[in-house]
Amino acid sequence: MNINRTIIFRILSIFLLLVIASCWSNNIWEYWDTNKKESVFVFSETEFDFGVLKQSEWVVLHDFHFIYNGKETIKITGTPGSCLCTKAFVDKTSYNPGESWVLTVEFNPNLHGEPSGRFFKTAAILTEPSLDVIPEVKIWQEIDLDLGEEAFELNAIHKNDDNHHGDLENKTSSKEVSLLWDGIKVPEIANNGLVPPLENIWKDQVRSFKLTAKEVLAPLADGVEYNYWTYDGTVPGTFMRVQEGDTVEITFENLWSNHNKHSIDLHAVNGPGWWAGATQVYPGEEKTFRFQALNPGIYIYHCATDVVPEHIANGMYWLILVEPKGWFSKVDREYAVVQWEFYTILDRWEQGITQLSSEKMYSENPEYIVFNGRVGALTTKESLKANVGDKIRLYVWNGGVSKVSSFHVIWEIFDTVYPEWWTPVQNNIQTTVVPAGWATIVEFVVDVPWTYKIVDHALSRLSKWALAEIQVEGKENKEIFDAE
Ligand SMILES: [Cu+2]
Repeated sequence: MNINRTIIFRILSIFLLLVIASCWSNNIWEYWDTNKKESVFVFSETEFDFGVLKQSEWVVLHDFHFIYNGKETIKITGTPGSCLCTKAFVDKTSYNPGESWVLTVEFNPNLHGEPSGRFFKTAAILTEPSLDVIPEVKIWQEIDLDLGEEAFELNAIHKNDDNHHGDLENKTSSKEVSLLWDGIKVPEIANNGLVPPLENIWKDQVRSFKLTAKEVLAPLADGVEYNYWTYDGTVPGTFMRVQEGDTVEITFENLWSNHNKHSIDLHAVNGPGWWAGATQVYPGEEKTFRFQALNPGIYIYHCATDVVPEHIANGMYWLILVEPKGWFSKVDREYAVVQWEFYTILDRWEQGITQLSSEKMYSENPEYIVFNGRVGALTTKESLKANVGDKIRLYVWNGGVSKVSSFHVIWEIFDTVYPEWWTPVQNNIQTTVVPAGWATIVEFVVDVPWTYKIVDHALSRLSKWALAEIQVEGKENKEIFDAE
């Protein structure tokens, strides 16, 4: 009996091992399958290791030699790097079959997103006509923080410095940052919080959307302009609304004028999504993908391109609502708000043109915390509107990238809170917690005319402008509230 059990156990173990081995080898073969396709640009080396670089040093360069093995003349239209710290150049744009040339990659240790550890960055070649396999090279490096983390980015913009060493005593001024800016300027970045109805945007039985990555310069506060990275030119981006069971098609374009690769990672998607691999798009390109919205709920989407927190912190996010099939209660008003932190190189209220400070972001020290894209986006004239007696539904997202929100509406009580959709429902809630990356729905009826303040009840954040308003008009309701 014991012998039989031992034999059965051994057979089962071998069977299990075979199953694991077969899964593993399938993955390996899939991996090889996608990587064995070769680009017509053949490099003598595709990776280079700079080793340890001092933060105080200027940029380093490496030449990657390549030969163009295509059949027709090709034009190089761009050579984007995967991060602000990595740039690439070719000093000639048109190539005949068999020609060899050099792609020079430049890395700036003082603009590097992650201040410690060993990292790689990539640079790619974009062409006209475009290629199935985009050629990419990789550079590795590790930063020696010889100036200390607080000096990070101080040397960033000293482009014309002959000896390649910046003035490390002085912080990057807004004037110097503005020298970097050569893109689109927009007068208004804020999303007004309006939520679209379930629209019939059908294309061959598929609900379809087009999103465009746009890097723009726009006012963040009075006299302060920020280099936003956006979906469709507003922050937050486009609110997508679909129904459970719908097949959804999204075409994602990355504007040619942009400087970075971008992508879209939808939390409403079941399927392969590691690094949003199906949707990584270089400037000047677009990709289309489809998915079936299987699970009803309110989900976020965001850019998931290296370095992900930088892309989110610059504004690339918003919501997709998957309505449940069969029922979805009507309300009088629907609005969507996002609480969001700004980590700017300039100090709070300091005037000028500014951009993301990686150092402040990694130390979780925001200069501003706002609702819907900029200081005062949903206050005074731009307040959300309602009438006495209206039932309001707010879709609330905390974009972070770091802080937890204690979401509160002053002088209101949430009749219902759906923390991540409708199960389990909570009733009669004064303040609801919304962690970074979390979306919540709150509903309440406004009984009294008043300008209701939407805040983070960590009220010290009011000084960083975590404030929105709902202006409610109509008759007094003295039975519910009366004051002299
Ligand atoms: Cu992005």
